[in-house]
Amino acid sequence: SNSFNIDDPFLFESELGEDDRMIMETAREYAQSKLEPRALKGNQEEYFDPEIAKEMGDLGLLGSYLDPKYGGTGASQTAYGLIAREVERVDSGYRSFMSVQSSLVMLPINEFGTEEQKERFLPKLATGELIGCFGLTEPDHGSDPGSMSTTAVKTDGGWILNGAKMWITNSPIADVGIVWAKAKESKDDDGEIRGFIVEKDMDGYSAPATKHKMSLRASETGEMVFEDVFVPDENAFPDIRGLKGPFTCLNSARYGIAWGTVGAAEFCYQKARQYVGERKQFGHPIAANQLPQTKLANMLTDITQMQLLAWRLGKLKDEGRSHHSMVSLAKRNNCGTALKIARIARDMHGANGITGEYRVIHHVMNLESVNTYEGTYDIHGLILGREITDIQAFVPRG
Ligand code: TGC
Ligand code: FAD
Repeated sequence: SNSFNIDDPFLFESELGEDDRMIMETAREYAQSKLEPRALKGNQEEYFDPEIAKEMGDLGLLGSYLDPKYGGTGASQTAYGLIAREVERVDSGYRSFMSVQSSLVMLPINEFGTEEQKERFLPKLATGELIGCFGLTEPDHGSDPGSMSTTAVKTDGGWILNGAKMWITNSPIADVGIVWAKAKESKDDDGEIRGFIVEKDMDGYSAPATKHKMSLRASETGEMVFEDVFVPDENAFPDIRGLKGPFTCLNSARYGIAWGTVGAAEFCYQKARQYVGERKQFGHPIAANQLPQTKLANMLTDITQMQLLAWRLGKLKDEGRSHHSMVSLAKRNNCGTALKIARIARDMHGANGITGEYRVIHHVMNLESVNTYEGTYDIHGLILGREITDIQAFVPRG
């Protein structure tokens, strides 16, 4: 007879193909055995262990969907999402590392790079021998990256970069950085956005760490500072121009986040369910009361929607039928919903909910960043609003 699965009520995992399921199981086993034991220390001490890069590389979890010729495994988009879900079940910071390496560094080199750039960087990024970062956001330009002020001015044999990027995941530990700058053929030229591959030992380049974050503490974040940095022509992407370059990368990373947040929300719900089942007050398990029961019912209903949205989007991506506004819808819904679930799960743990040992509060804190980066909750609302009405509301009129 049919039964009701309290972790996967609409049985989406039963729809997964054999290859996707195997990748999910590999990622789950890795995340639970190798990442989970490091997460508390990572959060307490603001520490990302760079060995994680090599471990993920060994298992084929970096740039998984890329061509095996360059170190990928040719896995599906669904499999990429399932990896994000397992890694973020432990910590959004570890998923951030994986997202940046795969979607924001390997993907643009694969899509926009020359054959030489692909051969030089992709295999080593796939094994985790090299760590990458992605610089779009600047101190004065976050939601509106099109107004960026970092410049690349043409010179003999290359480009001179000046400016600064801020809030850059992995930057302090990165060997290579994809940086987006206004490229000018001459000083008076307005410039068009182009992408460059910066290497850590280039003169004039530095990447200081951003300390004292209260969120995403198991992930390194920093700046990218350019003071007359010479980047040779062979490190420039030859053809891609405008925001389409960075947005192509963001579409992929945002999709991964839509899946990753499913893992974080599932973790918080399962922890809350276990806690109220075991903890007694007034002589009864807390789970025997109506309020905790409907909180769990609401969480499971929300998680079911998140699971089905991520799974369906993956399928549409695998079939080549996705649109970037679908990604905005899923990223926005799943981040906002995961954050809501994490906060309620924290409350249901009472005082224990604030301790690192129960590992719910760090999901609350992490999801605050996840709801902000890669386009905030409200920015994705405005992207959808423009799609629905055909009127942009980013810039006030009148
Ligand atoms: P807009 O006029 O909308 O677009 C300019 C051109 O880009 C095209 N486009 C897209 N193409 C592909 N995919 C998308 N998602 C696209 N969105 C827009 C568009 O068609 C147009 O092309 P063309 O040929 O007509 O010129 O540009 P806008 O300046 O009005 O953009 C506004 C807005 C809000 C949509 C955009 O700027 C935005 O998305 N802002 C959010 C910024 C953001 O997401 N930053 C992320 C930084 S990276 C990061 O956070 C990494 S964290 C990673 C981790 O640790 O996990
Ligand atoms: P702002 O754009 O200043 O927005 C502030 C508030 O105003 C938000 O609530 C926003 O929704 C709202 N707002 C802005 N414009 C409008 C509008 N027109 N209408 C209505 N409301 C509006 N960036 C990278 O490039 N690479 C990275 O690797 C990276 N990693 C990150 C890691 C972390 C931990 C964090 C926190 C951020 C990271 N970011 C990265 C930056 C991130 O993408 C930006 O923080 C984000 O895009 C928002 O920009 P902002 O912080 O400048 O906020």
